[in-house]
Amino acid sequence: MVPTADPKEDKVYAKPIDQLEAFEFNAKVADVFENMIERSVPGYPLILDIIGLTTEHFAQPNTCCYDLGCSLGASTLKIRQHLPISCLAIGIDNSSDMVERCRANVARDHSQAQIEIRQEDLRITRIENASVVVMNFTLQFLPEGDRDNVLRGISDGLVDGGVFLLCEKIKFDNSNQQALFEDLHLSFKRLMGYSDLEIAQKRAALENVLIPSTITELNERVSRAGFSRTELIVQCLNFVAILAIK
Ligand code: GEK
Repeated sequence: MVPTADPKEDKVYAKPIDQLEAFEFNAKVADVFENMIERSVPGYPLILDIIGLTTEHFAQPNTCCYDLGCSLGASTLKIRQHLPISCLAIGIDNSSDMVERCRANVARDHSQAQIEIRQEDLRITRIENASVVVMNFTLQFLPEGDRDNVLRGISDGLVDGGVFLLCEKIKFDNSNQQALFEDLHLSFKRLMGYSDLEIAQKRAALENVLIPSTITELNERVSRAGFSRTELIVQCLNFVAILAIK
């Protein structure tokens, strides 16, 4: 976990909001983000552990390991903590509110590999000499038309034997399946203590901001980008981690 000073409880959507605005990664969200993502994404702590062990397995000495959409640095620090000392961990996020808090979290981590946190739109990030690239629930926030280019850049920037770990919320073509997984996810959020008002307002705010894909679409996108093999390594309700090997 990120060594945050004091994770605060997410109350962003707890009160009725008259003029609901589209979801943004602003200061209000960044302040409570650790609590928000843990209570919204089933399997999030497990996925962080999988990021750590994937890094340990695939990171190659003297390479870079990227975390695209690093938020507060939970995934970036998992990467850093499992890297050979000669590697560089690079976290990228375009939200200044996230980057500021991420840098403070990084300052509290004392693992040895070098790390840099950049405030940058990942669509312009040049991936170079990479052995591991992680996108932990970030591709889903990019305009669909930009996604293929980003994945192509990742594939091109990986060294031989390098891997890309893609974690996403998924949707289903089959309406019965879609309804089942949505219901189960709703129950998960209630179990995590969110009220029906919070769930409804957050869902409305995320409409057209978080655009999920089906597993088939993700696999096709990854293959088009030049990866030779993809494996579904985690599925927890409607959230998955796909390991793509160059
Ligand atoms: C974690 N990986 O805790 N360029 C850079 N960053 C972006 C862009 C972009 N174009 N679009 C969105 N982001 C983290 C969680 S959250 C996932 C990642 C979620 C950033 C955005 O600012 C946010 O911090 C992050 O991607 C997505 O393991 O909220 O479900």
